[in-house]
Formats: sequence, C-alpha cells, structure tokens
Amino acid sequence: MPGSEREVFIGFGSNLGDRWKLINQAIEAVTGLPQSRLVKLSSLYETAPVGYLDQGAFLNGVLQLRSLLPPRRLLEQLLAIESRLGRVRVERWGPRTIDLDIIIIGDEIIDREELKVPHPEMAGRRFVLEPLAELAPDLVHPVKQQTITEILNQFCQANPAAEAAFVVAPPVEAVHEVKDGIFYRYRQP
Ligand code: A4P
Ligand code: MG
Repeated sequence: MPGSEREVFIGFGSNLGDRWKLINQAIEAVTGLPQSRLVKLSSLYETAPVGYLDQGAFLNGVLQLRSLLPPRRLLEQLLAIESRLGRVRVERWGPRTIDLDIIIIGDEIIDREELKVPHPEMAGRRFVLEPLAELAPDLVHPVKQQTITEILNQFCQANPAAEAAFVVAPPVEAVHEVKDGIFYRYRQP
C-alpha cells in the first residue's frame, strides 16, 4: 500500500557505552525520519540480558510512529541510524550500542530474509512486550490474532522465572519536552 500512513512500532535497546545518551540520540533520529511522526514513547525499562547472558543490562523501550515510508525504506533508515550511533555487528545477541527493530507495521505481514514483520521473536521477549503493551494493549498481532496483552500474559504464565529476572530497576517514565518543533528526552536516573 504505497502512500498510505502506517502505524509502526519500533523496539530499541542498548547495553554498551553511554546507554541513556545513545537511546536519546536514537529517539531523536527516529523522530526526525522523513514522512514520519512520533506518536508515543514507552517508559524505559532496564532489563536483564536475554540469550547471551554474560553481558550488561539493557535499556529497552518501544516507540510508536505514524509513517508514510515503505517498510524497506524504513528499515534502511533504521540501519543507517544504528551505524551512525556506532553499532558494529560482532556477535548475534551480543552487546550493542543501539539496536533498532521493527516490531509491527500496521497489519502488514512481511517474511523476507532482510525484513520480517511482525518481528518473529517478539512474542518471546518481555523486554518488547511490556513496553509495547504500555502503548497499545489492545493492538492485534496480525499473525497470531491475539492482542498484545494476551500475548504478554501468556508469556508471563509460561515463564514464571523470567518474571523476577525481567526488570533490573523500576521503569523510567518518558518525559517529553517539545520546543520549537520537536525534541524528546528521557529523564535520566
Ligand atoms: N531484520 C529482519 N527483520 C527485521 C526487523 N523486523 N527489524 C534483519 C529489524 N531488522 C530486521 O539484525 C540483522 C538483520 O535483521 C538486519 O540487517 C535486518 O535486515 P541485527 O540487529 O544486526 O542482528 P542482531 O540484533 O545481532 O540479531 P537479532 O536476531 O536481531 O538480535 P535481536 O533480536 O535484536 O536480539 N536482552 C535484553 N534484555 N534486551 C535486548 O534488547 N537484545 C538482543 C538482541 C538479545 N538480548 C537482549 C536484547
Ligand atoms: Mg536487531
């Protein structure tokens, strides 16, 4: 559907370097994407690493955009932001300065090597589901046909141990400052 505005959810995470600064820079960069505007930011969650465990805690969150960018252009733009912010791909699931993942684009289903939407791992990642549920609890996953709240509840029931390990520190609420156009910043601890 070229030319139509889509509701996009982007997950972001950082566990290397000045995480707060990197997340702020990533949010500003994503907010400034062409043909796109920020709708909402989730709180920021400090989370225990999933997958490869011997690495530092992540800061994770999700942002919601309305965008006219076609999915592949959106992905290109996000990869460009990642490299500008110093992302070097070393090991899968390893530490990263900034990771920007497309979680959901409206009700689109894309299954290509370079872009899979909805993000195939989202249902198994509380660090995505929790901030996403904050923004869009009733959003229906286009493949599973369940709401984000239902998927999150299922995940928590199936993984009671992940419950305790999930949040390292209380989530930090997003503070939006808007001045002369747009500027968004998280409160730092
Ligand atoms: N790609 C395909 N689909 C997408 C999509 N929906 N969004 C392709 C973004 N990219 C997508 O990504 C490799 C390629 O995937 C991209 O070039 C794109 O064409 P990558 O980010 O370089 O790969 P990666 O991040 O090393 O691997 P992967 O599988 O994406 O790792 P994840 O899934 O990003 O997981 N624990 C906590 N607590 N918090 C985290 O944020 N993150 C990871 C990394 C592990 N553990 C974590 C966290
Ligand atoms: Mg990624």
